[in-house]
Amino acid sequence: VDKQSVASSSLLPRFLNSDLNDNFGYFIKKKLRVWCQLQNGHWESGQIQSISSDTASVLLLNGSVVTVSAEDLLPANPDVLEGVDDLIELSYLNEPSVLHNLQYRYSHDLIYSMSGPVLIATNPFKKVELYGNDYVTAYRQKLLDSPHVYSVADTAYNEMMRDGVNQAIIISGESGSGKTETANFAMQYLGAIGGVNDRIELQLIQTSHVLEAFGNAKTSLNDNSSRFGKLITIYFNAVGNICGAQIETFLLEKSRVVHLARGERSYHVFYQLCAGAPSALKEKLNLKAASEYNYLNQNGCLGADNVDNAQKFQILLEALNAFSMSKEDQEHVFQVVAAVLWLGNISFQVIDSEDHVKIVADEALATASSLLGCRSEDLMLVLSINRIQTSKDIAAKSLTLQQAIEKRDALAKFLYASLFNWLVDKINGSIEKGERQAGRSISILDVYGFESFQRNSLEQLFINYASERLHQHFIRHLLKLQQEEYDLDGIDWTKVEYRDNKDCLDLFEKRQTGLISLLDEESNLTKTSSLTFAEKINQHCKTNPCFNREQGGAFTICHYAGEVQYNTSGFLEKNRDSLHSDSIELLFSCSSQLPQLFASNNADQASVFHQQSLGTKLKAHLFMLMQQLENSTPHFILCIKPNSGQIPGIYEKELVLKQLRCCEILQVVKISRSGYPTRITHQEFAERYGILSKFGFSQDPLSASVSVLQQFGIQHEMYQVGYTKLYFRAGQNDALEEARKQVLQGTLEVQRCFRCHQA
Ligand code: AOV
Ligand code: MG
Repeated sequence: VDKQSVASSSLLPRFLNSDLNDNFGYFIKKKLRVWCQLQNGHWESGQIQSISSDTASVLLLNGSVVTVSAEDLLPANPDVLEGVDDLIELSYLNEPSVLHNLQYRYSHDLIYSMSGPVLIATNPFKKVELYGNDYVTAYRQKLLDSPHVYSVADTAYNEMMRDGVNQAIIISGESGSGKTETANFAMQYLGAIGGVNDRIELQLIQTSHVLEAFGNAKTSLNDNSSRFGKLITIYFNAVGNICGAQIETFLLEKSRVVHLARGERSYHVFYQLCAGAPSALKEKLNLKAASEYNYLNQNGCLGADNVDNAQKFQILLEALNAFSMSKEDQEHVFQVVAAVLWLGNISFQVIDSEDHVKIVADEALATASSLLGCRSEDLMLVLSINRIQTSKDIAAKSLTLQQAIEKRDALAKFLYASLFNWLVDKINGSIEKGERQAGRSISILDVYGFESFQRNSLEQLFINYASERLHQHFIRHLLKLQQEEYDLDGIDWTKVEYRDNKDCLDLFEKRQTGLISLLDEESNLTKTSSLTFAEKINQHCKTNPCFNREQGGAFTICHYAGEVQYNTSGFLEKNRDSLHSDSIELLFSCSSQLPQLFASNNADQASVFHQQSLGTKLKAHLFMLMQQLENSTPHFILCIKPNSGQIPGIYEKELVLKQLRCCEILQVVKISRSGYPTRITHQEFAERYGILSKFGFSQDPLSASVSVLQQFGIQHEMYQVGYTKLYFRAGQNDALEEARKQVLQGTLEVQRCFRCHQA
């Protein structure tokens, strides 16, 4: 096939559209590989045998020959590029090539890859030999340079030390993709290189054991799913040693304490306590097997595969000890956990035709009261009537069965969530605290991943809202700001298109007419219901392209990571998140330490936040988080879930592709490949590398910079000079850094000799 006939064939445009539009004729002549899309949508690699006007016949690897239309062909990369570390290195950047590269690496247990500035971590769902002290040392000493979460942490550390700017390691990915594990490995690395003693390193690792026991649970997407978001900030001193750390958590999913979806479990600690408590503690708490508790046995899902709850309990105790938590405090903690379980077993008896109830005075009532430290009569009263302040005096109103159950559950949820927050405060209080310095911290962000279940409620709405916020940060830094900066600084540059999630964020955040505001408004009114809410949002949001009304009070949101249908039932109560004043008073009167403390903390908070609803709190919290992230140098890690069964070795291409597409990974690679990831102002460059110039410091910053570049023979195509900054292709200033280091070391040597000489 000669060039002429290829040029006239309609096969050409597809190849011209691809990134590196190599000569297609050459492709065919050399029988190079192509990707062709089969009828089932899968891409297979093969060689073109012949072409007609708009089809080609392709010999596939399995020996069969298929005829496909021109539309369904893409160039494949040469064998030497099989499994490259960084997708930037691929000659042909297209979806099948990217997928193939990641899959190739995955099948060789190379779970990390770079895609330009983003580390991709594909969940192995099995132990891989990539971690531990030897690996930490190897990455620290640059003996290893393959992509790794350690190397991201190392870069963050080095940049913090070099620039004196706070750093943030931002981990995203859908539920079960490996964010929490990755965050733990990042923490482990920083603990190892910045820890001056074993204590702080150990504490950092132990934080996750406590947080995961109390804040993680088995969902249908992940056996160890985080049901809260967390930002761990590690503080360093001037010489780079850790001097403290702080954990900030976001919105724990409370409803799980009292209600479980099919196939899901409650928080790990419940099962761990029941299985692992030593007999003395068991007796004190009157503990039974997990299967005896209504909050745990309601859906028959008690076990999680391959988990030894009793052993996990020992690990939890060790972790609590690492924070020097007294035995007494530990007992208080488990007292609350057990109280929650026993509350769930309190039962009601309907006493009249209006469904009013009385509490059954049984073991559950007695144990719950004694664990809380209140009289069982008082607990009985609180759970069967509401006291209402009228203009004259206080009236009592009997509760119906439904109301009584809700009041009991609200108490249990409050106790558990308060316990979680208290634990976080305790941990924060005990992690070593040296003096903090500006620009010397590394934060690791691990929030709940995007979720879409069969039935989605307010919890999912909030989790997915947090994901959208984070996604915006990702897009802004990797796609939007990069391009805007090139434009502003007069850099020669081809624009890359991408999808922005602005509409979806607007849907949530718009003042007065956004979902969060409307939800608040409706929660604050009386005589409202999930149906009036559904009606209201439809009225205000129907013009937003991401919103769709569904039948029966449901609605759909088109998120960056896919469409999710939400059912509004229970939205308002969950959002109000209020505990009846009777319940608070009861807790105040308790003789047990923690319940009483929780009640008074709640009163303090209520006066500060004016009883803000959950949605508004989350929104404010996310804004604060974003502000902090905007003031840090970001390092992005994208976790990918290779299959939905949590099984090792299985790589579902469609599933991976969907995740790569959602995060615009191809676009990110394109921008950083054709772009200049390293940038530095003329001034900064001259200050840093001016010492290398043979002309010395006497020149203006731009001239000094250019003379250094020329002196080091940095090729013209490797950098561009903007109005204010210099832009470098990846890795171009490594040589300069090295030379600078040597010069500085040389100077130090000279100074040292000089001092010796003087002495
Ligand atoms: P997530 O944090 O992204 O989900 P996890 O970090 O909990 O996901 O990972 C889910 C499971 O995948 C873990 O429990 C491990 O079994 C396995 N896994 C992940 N990364 C690794 C790794 N590097 N090596 C070995 N196993 C791994 V969620 O919290 O649900 O969004 O809300
Ligand atoms: Mg997690």
